[in-house]
Amino acid sequence: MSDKRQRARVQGSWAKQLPKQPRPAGPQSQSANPAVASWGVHPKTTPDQFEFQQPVKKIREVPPEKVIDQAGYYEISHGPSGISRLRLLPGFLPTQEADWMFSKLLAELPWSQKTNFRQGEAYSEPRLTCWFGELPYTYARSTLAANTEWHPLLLSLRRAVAEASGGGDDRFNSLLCNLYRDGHDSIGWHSDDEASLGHQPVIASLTLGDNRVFSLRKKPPPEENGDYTYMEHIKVPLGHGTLLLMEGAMQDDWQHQVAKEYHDRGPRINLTFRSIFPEPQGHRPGTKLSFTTVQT
Ligand SMILES: O=C(O)CCC(=O)C(=O)O
Repeated sequence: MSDKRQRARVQGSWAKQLPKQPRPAGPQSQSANPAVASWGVHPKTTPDQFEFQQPVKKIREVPPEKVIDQAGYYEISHGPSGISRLRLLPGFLPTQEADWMFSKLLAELPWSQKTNFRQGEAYSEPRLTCWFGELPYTYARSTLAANTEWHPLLLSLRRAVAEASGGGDDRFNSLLCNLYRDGHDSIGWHSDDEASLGHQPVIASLTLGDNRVFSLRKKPPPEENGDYTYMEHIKVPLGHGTLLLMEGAMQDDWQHQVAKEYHDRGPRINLTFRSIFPEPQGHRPGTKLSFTTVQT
């Protein structure tokens, strides 16, 4: 049954409007059967009469999707894990600089397609990636090998991004580069919450190339059994030269994705600067700090 029909039914608007009858006074007018009383059918009224009563069960509203498209600092949730913070800086790179950087990185980075594993099945990621950092990075049960051959342009971008995030030159020791070749390339719902990224990591995401929508959804509490229907959703359009910082409880409390699009999109490079630490002893590399959807 559609939501609208269901709401109409609960509110009783399917029932024909009848002239209001005075309700008989006195205790004998109360139904002995609480189930009957709760549906508003009173023994002294005609059997086909229906009286509106406030539904006992509250109708749940799906929260309207929000859009963040203006430069600024946003506290998108406050919870037991802390404050989830976003900082959006469109035009962080002037267009002309972003143009030549995009062409250079597209041509010169060692792009390849990673194979991940889900329930023992191998699948190719729907995008190309490359990794820079002194430590390997494991996610989705496969590892990007350590690679200390930083492209000089990436080193200068790392410095600029670290400064913008309020950290020193050593704020980010690693970089995951994603290349979305067209609108069909994507990254599925996930959080960057592998143990190797440490507690509440700062992740700086720089976009070059075509616009794509970065979507966020709040993780549901346990009683929702993994259902995101009633959770908050936010869309952040990310354009050429835009820097997005994710901080605080973002990776504990929210998931993000870049969904496939079904209209033409040109290539887009996303550089996500982060810091990787040796995994704690006895911890399986690449395992999540919390249960989240496996990244695709
Ligand atoms: O391409 C993007 O904007 C997101 C990339 C991302 O989610 C990731 O690298 O974890």
